[in-house]
Amino acid sequence: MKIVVLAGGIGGARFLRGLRSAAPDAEITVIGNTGDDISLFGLRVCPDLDTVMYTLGGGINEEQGWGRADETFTVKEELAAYGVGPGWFGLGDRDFATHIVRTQMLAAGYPLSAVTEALCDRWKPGVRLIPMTDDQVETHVVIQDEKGRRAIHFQEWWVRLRASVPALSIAAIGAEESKPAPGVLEAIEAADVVLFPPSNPVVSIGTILAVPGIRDAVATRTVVGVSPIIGDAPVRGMADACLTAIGSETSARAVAELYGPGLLDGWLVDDADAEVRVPGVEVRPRPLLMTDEEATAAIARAALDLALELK
Ligand code: GDP
Ligand code: FO1
Ligand code: CA
Repeated sequence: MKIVVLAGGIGGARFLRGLRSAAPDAEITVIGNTGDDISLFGLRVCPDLDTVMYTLGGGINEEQGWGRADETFTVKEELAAYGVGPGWFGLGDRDFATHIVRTQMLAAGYPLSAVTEALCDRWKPGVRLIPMTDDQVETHVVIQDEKGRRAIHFQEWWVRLRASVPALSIAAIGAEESKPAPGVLEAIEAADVVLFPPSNPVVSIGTILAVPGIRDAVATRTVVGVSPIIGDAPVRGMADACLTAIGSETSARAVAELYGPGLLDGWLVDDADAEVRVPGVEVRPRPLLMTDEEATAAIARAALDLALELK
C-alpha cells in the first residue's frame, strides 16, 4: 500500500512513528512543511523536516519533541559571548552539524529535496521524506506592538513571543510562486490514501496545501485526517492562536471545515468530541492522545481503516 502523509513537526512526526509500526509493509511518503524554515548565523534551518527525520531516525529529544537527544549548547554560548544572536532560538551543537551540511549542499547547488535525501541517508527514517517545495517559502506573522504594525518571521512569533501577541494575519511568503518539489505530485497521484496527521492546520498542513498543485492533487485521493484539537484546545502548543488569526474557532469541527469537505473524506476526532458532525465528511471518535507508540499506532490504524473503508 502507498500512503502519503502531509506533515508538520512534532504532531506529524509522532503520528508517523505510529503509522510506521501500524503499517510496516506500506510505502510511506512524507511531504514536509518548510514554511517554518529560517536562516540563522548564515545557516538554513528546517525545523519540521528535522523533527520528522530525528523522530523517525531515533535522534530526537523525546521530552522536548524537537532538537537532538544528548544535546549541548557550546556553540550557542560562544556566539552569545560575541554578542551574536538571536539568543531566543536554541540551536544545539549536534543540531548545528545538520544545518552546516544542509547549507553547504544548498550553496553547492543541490535542491533542498536532494539535501533532505542525503541527510536521511544517515537517519534512515523508514519513510521517504520530501520537502513540499525546493523553493523558499517562509511563514511570516503580522503583529502590532510598541514598534508598530510589522511582519516578523513565524519562528520569532512562535518561539520568542510564544504567540502571546495576537497575529493580525499569517502569510506563507513565496508559496504562491512555489512549485512542488520533484516527486511530490507523483507520490500523491500514486497514493492509495492520503493522511493528515494531527499537525497544525494553519502553519503546517495549511502551508503545504498552499503550494500550487498540491491541494488539487490531494483532492483526487481518499483523505483522512486526525484532529490536533481536543475539546476547545490544541493538545500541545499554540495552534489556537493560529486558528484565531485566520478567523477560525478552535475545535475539531472548525478544523475539518477549514480543510473543506471537498478535500477531507474522513476525520478522526477524540472521544471527547463524539458529537461533532461535519457535512460531507465521515467523522469517527477515537482516543486521540499519542501517549505512547502503541496508542499512536492505534490512531494510525484507525485512520488507515477509515480511509480504506471510504475508498
Ligand atoms: P509542530 O510543527 O511542531 O508545531 O507540529 P505539528 O504541526 O506536526 O503538530 C502540532 C499539533 O499537534 C498541535 O496542534 C497539537 O495540538 C497536536 N498534537 C500534539 N500531540 C498530540 C496528540 O497526542 N494528539 C493529538 N490529537 N494531537 C496532538
Ligand atoms: N522551539 C522552541 O520552542 N524553542 C527553541 O529554541 C527551538 C529551537 C529549535 C531548533 C531547531 C529545530 O529544528 C526546532 C527548534 N524549535 C524550538 C522547535 C520549532 O522551531 C517549532 O516548534 C516549530 O517550528 C513550530 O512548528
Ligand atoms: Ca512546524
